[in-house]
Amino acid sequence: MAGEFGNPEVVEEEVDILLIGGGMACCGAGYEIMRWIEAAKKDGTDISVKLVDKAAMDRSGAVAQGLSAINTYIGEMDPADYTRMVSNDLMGITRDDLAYDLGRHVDESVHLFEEWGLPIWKMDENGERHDGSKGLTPLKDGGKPVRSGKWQIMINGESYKWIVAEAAKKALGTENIEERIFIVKLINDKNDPSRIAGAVGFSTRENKVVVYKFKACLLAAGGCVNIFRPRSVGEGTGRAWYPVWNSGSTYAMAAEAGAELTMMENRFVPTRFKDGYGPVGAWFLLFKAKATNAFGENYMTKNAKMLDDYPPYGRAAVPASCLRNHLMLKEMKDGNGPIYMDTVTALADLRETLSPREVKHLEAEAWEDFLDMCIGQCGIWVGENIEPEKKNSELMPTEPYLLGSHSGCCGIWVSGPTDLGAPTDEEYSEGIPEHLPKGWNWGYRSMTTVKGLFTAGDGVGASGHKFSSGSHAEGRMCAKSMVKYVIDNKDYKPELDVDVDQLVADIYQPVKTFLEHKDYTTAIDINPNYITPKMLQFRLQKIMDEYVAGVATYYNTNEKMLAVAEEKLEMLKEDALKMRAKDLHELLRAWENYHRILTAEAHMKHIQFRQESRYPGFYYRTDKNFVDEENWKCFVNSIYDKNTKKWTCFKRAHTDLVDKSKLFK
Ligand code: SFD
Ligand code: AMP
Repeated sequence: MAGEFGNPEVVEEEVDILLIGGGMACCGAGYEIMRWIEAAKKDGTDISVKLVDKAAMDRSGAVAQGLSAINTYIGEMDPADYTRMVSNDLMGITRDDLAYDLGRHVDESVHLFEEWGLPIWKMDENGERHDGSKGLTPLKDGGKPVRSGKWQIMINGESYKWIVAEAAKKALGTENIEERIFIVKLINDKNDPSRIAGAVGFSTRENKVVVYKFKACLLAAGGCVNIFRPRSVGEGTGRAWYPVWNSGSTYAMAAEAGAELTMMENRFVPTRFKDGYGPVGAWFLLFKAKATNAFGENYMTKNAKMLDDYPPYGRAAVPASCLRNHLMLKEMKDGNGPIYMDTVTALADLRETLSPREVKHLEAEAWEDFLDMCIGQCGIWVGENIEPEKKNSELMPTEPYLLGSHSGCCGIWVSGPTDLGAPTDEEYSEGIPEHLPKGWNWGYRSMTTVKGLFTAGDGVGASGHKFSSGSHAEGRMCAKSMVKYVIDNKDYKPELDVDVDQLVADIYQPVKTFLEHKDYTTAIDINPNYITPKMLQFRLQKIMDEYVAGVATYYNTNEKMLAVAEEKLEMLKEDALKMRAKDLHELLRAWENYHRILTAEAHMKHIQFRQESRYPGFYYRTDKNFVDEENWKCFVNSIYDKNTKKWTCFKRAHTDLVDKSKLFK
């Protein structure tokens, strides 16, 4: 029986494993898990699984619009080199165990994508490039991909997410998938607060609250967009680089469940084609384009000396993404903008070296790159009469986003692989020398510090540059370790530490607030008794933008500004309790904001704790405007206490497992 608005139906279910999210990581897990479940069945253990996504899997998450490159494919490369690249791009503080583990597994996911029908560009025996559909040898049989950069390969990927979701759906069975379910909270076990026992959410289509009990859960609900005031305003509002689905649910729910977070000070400020947020990778890497200031000067060479301020990272052959921004921002601050992608020269140069067929193909790709993954940018080219071979396009650094799988590394602290990670207790007792700080492995790959709670993709901190393929691969790794965990905990009976009636009342509170007060005024949005989720979001964005290093201050902040932000966020949290929901869509918006605020708070607290500016070009602490290798080449981790609502930040030692000296000139 479906409920009514204000009086929802309550559905309680018990499964062994719940997958939260329907993006690359959960699709990977959904595909992989069935084979381990089958194996467990043969050994006499039945394991049930369910996947819930707030949206529709075919087009949800970061890959919704499609992609035109797979940014992580190791192929002929060495996973140790990949580990070095990840570390360098993230200014030295990443988990080598996680990156290496990903590097040695990721290709298998890419081979599966190709088998499922994803067209992957190939190079023929004469070295000519072809679209993937030309019947050339598959990658797994030795086919040669077209590398745009050292790690990236080109695809015809408009339908990438459809293809990957289809495989997951087929494996899981549609009866084990529920779409349009927004998960609001994880619930700890009544008898063991360090264990996870359930989750609660609601349907965005029906008046229904769902309560799940489980033994293990994969929380892979992406990163976080829209905590900072976006550059898009007015008719452009809503357009952002990062997918609108991902509202910090992963970080906020994990934190509330007591999981240790890591590197939440890190953020990603992508340089994108202005206004449409179109990708730049293909231009820089495949087309070998250069970016310039308004006067045609290449700022990477003009400002190269600025890199000397950041040893050893400034000496790397490819400077980190944040440092590239740092050199560009100098031009903007000096009044030498706009910044341009020199598409005209790049395309002219390609004509010099390529065959006419390949030139035609690449000129079409200039458009297809956007059509595959960011259609809005084509709209801008058309609207502004831009033909890339004739007119250059503006570039702009965007508002900050929080994520752990692209060129960022915030997220949750997880257990690493056993063979690369810390020695086990038995090994310790046997006197095997410590080759890693103890604490990087506690049994199950990708399990957080909360028992039974796993994460992948954007959820895993301190290991960026996984991208779409790596997130899928990491989801598959989780599937295997979750099944093992469930088998090892066969007799565990989950019991929730909160009363179901209380959960339902909490989740539908914004609806109750609306129904109670809606007749107090004649204009639905104007009411002293409530605030709309949209207005609350504006407030959050303004605070973050102006005090926590958003675009308003050229990504600058300092201790005093952070203190103001802290106070204002406290007040915002008080007002958040008064959010209204006039329909189910607003209820979704209300809870997204709740997740955003906690994520924003974690970001602010971590920046406050780290007494340096580790990511120049992404953010600057103007009062600590340097990288301090001696004192701060360490992880900053934090734990949130859901009862006291307090964050505790602390340092964890960093160790390089792979020699990094090769990186620096
Ligand atoms: O152009 C809830 N990425 C790229 N990767 C590549 O390999 N090549 C590219 O070309 C890429 N480019 C790119 C990329 C990302 C973005 C944002 C853009 C462009 C604009 C990176 C990958 O896309 C990324 O690494 C993976 O998608 C990460 O996977 P995952 O699973 O961690 O996140 P997801 O796919 O976004 O999925 C999240 C899911 O969670 C759901 N969800 N469900 C229930 N309850 C809640 N509370 C939920 N909150 C969220 C979402 O609906 C979604 O299903 S380029 O820059 O280089
Ligand atoms: P993007 O389109 O910026 O998301 O980038 C796609 C891929 O290209 C990612 O792996 C980036 O790290 C990489 N990339 C983008 N720009 C550059 C650059 N200027 N130099 C080196 N790598 C880049």
